[in-house]
Amino acid sequence: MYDDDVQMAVSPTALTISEGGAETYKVRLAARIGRARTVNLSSGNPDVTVDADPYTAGIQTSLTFTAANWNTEQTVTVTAGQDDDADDDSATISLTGDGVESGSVEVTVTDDDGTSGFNLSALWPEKGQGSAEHPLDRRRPEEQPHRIPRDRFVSLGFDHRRRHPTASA
Ligand SMILES: [Ca+2]
Ligand SMILES: [Ca+2]
Ligand SMILES: [Ca+2]
Repeated sequence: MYDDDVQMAVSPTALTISEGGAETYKVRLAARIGRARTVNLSSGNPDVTVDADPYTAGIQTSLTFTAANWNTEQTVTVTAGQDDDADDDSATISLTGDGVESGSVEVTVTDDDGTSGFNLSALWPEKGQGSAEHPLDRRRPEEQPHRIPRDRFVSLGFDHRRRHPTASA
């Protein structure tokens, strides 16, 4: 490190975001500067995007600090996009720039999709109309917790007086 590298104050340095949601963190420089510094933001995960300027449309990925605003906090918005799996995700946002000591923010994304497996509620049609299909169980019969005799038909019905689908064999 060179003497003229200035530290950043980043707060917080860890974020937990619900999938589809957004959180923010703040950045300022820790010491007075002469020449301006540009801090570049990058996320290691394409589903986690960073926007350094909420007032300008689109995504901006750099912050500029000058002798006049070095100690004014700038807000970075981190957005967690939807993905098709049910696993929590993580990303490391790195803050780098010429003349600044690097920083980072650790992001954990809490996935909002259900866990895998057969879920009766997935069969419930919205507003009591239409129909929905869901594979009963892709595991081998001997691994299924509730085996259905192969020689019997199974019907799944919706009784609007009850809150949950009913199954009968
Ligand atoms: Ca923007
Ligand atoms: Ca997901
Ligand atoms: Ca995920």
